[in-house]
Amino acid sequence: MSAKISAHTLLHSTVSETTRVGLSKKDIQLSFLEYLYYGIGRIPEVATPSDLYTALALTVRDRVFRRFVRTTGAIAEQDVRAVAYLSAEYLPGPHLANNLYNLGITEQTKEALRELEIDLEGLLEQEEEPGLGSGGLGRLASCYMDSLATLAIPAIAYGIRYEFGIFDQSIQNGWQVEITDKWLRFGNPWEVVRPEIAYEVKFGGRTEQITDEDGRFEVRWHPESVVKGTAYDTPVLGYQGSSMILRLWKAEASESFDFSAFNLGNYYQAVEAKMASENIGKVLYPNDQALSGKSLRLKQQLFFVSCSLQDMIRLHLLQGRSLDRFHDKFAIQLNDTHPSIAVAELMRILVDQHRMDWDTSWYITRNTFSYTNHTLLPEALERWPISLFQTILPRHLEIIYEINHRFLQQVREHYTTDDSLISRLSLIDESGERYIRMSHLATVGSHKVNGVSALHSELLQKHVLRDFAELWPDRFCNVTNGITPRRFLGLSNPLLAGLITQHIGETWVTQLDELIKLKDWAEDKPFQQRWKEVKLSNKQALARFIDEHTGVRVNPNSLFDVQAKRIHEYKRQHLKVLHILSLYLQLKKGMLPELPAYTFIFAGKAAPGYFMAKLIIKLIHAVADLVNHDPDVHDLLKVVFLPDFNVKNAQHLYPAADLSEQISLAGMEASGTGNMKFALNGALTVGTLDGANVEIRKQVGEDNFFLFGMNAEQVQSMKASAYQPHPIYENNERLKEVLDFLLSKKLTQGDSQLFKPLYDHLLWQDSFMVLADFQSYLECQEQIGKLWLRPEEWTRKAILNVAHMGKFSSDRAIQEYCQLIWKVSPIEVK
Ligand code: 26Q
Repeated sequence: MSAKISAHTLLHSTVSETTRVGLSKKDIQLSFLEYLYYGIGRIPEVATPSDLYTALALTVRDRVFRRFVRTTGAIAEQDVRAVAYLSAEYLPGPHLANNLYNLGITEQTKEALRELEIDLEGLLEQEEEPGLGSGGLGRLASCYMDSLATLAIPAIAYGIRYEFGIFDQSIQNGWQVEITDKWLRFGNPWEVVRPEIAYEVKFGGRTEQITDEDGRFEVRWHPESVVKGTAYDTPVLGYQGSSMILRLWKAEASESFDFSAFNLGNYYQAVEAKMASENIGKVLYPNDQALSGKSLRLKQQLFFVSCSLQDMIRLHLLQGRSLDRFHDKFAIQLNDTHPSIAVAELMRILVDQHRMDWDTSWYITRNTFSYTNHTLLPEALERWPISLFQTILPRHLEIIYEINHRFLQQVREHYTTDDSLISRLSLIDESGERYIRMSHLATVGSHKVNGVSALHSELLQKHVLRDFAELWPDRFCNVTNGITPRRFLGLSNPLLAGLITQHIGETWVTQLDELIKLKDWAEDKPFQQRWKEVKLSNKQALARFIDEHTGVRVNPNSLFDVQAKRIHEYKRQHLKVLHILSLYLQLKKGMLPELPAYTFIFAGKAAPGYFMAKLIIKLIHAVADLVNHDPDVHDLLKVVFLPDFNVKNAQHLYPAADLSEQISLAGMEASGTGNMKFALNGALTVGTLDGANVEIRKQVGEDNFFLFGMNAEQVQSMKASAYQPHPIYENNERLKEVLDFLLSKKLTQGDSQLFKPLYDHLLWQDSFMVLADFQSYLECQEQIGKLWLRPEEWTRKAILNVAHMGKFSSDRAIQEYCQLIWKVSPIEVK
């Protein structure tokens, strides 16, 4: 005990001033060299760029860990409730630059390296970002960890250490080609393995009901296989302060399981079982918004959820606490339904393993969990066939049946006898093949359920979870998404961040509402001038980046019109393409005298099995080929598809955009967060009344937002009255011309059938009502073109947009979660 205290005192009184964790240029330089020589065993003369990067990463990691250790100490002392964020996806982005930024040592580090004739920028380029997510949901989880750390809210994020993250996208002949993401190839200096923190997770087999000598009923599960999960920790550093942890589970073969097979003398069977175990953590399923129904995905879900719950229970018991106060110490957030099997798993642990009675266990469970829904698309609502569950998770299936039985019994006793309502509420869908409805499990097992924007939360309660919202109105709430201003302004747009700080100070970094002070500068000519210079300079940088990666030369003075997000029909990248083609066709006819010069930039990945999304990528490339090389266009239009959209590439895009495309069909995009990132960097938005666009428009003012298209209600009623796209096509000359052009030889280089599936779909189904919104979009774009020709006005609006973005900080969102849902407060870190 006394040794412990003196070690702590020793560290904090002396080491803080030493080279090991010092923040001066000299300390950083020495640490870096020590790592290079003695950590990696290299001399600078033969060190590879990867060696240099690793030495710097380790140097920085020490300084991050210093804060992490301090934070952990404070959490242990203060006996507070902690947040456990359960998410199947994270997209932290590159760590090095972000940690330098949050430590406030970017400049000294650059200088320290420069003296050694090493370029920091070059080292930053070496980093392979962890692509452990597919899109918005994964990035949101990482923004929230950034805010939790910055706000010093005790938190731990749990997930899966996929060996292969989201595929790298390359483009061949205009088509998307997927390449496995080998992000661990050169090691990962940011993580620390904790071999002693490991748990077993059971799968398959059968259950047995027995009554023990005391007459107590119990269930024993005889699994078919066991997998071990080992913890890998990555510190998540907040801005100038504390640090929390991202704990990812790596799937490995369990030794106990190995041994039994070896002892039976069946060597090959044992090796096969080992490989099967490791398979669980191999790959992230790159689908977003669609079910793949793969049994491996279900195994992944139980795997990480079970390890995480066992870990929390270990931590809880370690502190000498009783399990019936578990919910006082942990608030567990379910990031969509992907981890919702946790509801059944916690019940299993409490009832089967800790022999707690059902009602107490259920009370603890419901008070522990809360659930965030991220989707309104019916095909993205997770359901699993009972048959699959029975095979993989037989005990969990029984528990879910029991939860359902008790729930429906209560409903019948106290609420309704309407059988159709009861079958709609049931956790089991029995309308055809029987399925478990994971959103129902998550809702029943949580004390709060939230949507991610005002509109989404409203629609959730009106449609997707309506019966539950009527049954338990108080359980439902909204927390509008947010983004971290550190990564998405401070770090990625240093010029704009600098200009803002120069005029309103730097408090905006942690209090984004402060941006409102920019309002006073919106009309100031010299300020506008500086603002324009910053944007131009960011656009020049992006132009170089585009040239390097695609070979397309773009004009930095043109309007940069950007749509960057997953490729999906509901997000309507093809609506943007139709607009580009209509401009092109007008231009060919010499009909656009006052056309601004445009650069249209697309970026995003398509799910590998999503044919239509991949065809849209091909279409963008076909349009680019045609438009970029047509001499009649006189460089007035350029179309670019920037491959491999990820956090790193995104950071080049947001600062350089003039116009942000947020054009999903109203009622489809739960929130969107790219919309916030663009607006925070001074882009104007063209968008529908969908997701968080509604709130962005409200904040920045109607005059500073380009609105078009139907609202969610109009969409609903048009769908109800049997929407028909074909008459719209027949009655709109420009639309007809543009759509027919999809089949023209000029676009398809001979294969006129190439885009026929897209053409047919738009004409005869048009599930996302591209045709219905086309005219309104075109007219809106005409207004945009006109405004662009009045640069002062444009800049004024851009400044006002940034001034009103305070609400969309993830700090605000996290504070709402803390007050409304988790009931947790910050710790004091000295
Ligand atoms: C489910 C089952 C099987 C396979 C895959 C999936 C799956 C995986 C990922 C389903 C959905 C996702 C991802 C969804 C997602 O990213 N949703 C986005 O979440 C953002 C953060 O709240 C919102 O801003 C976006 O509007 C929403 O689309």
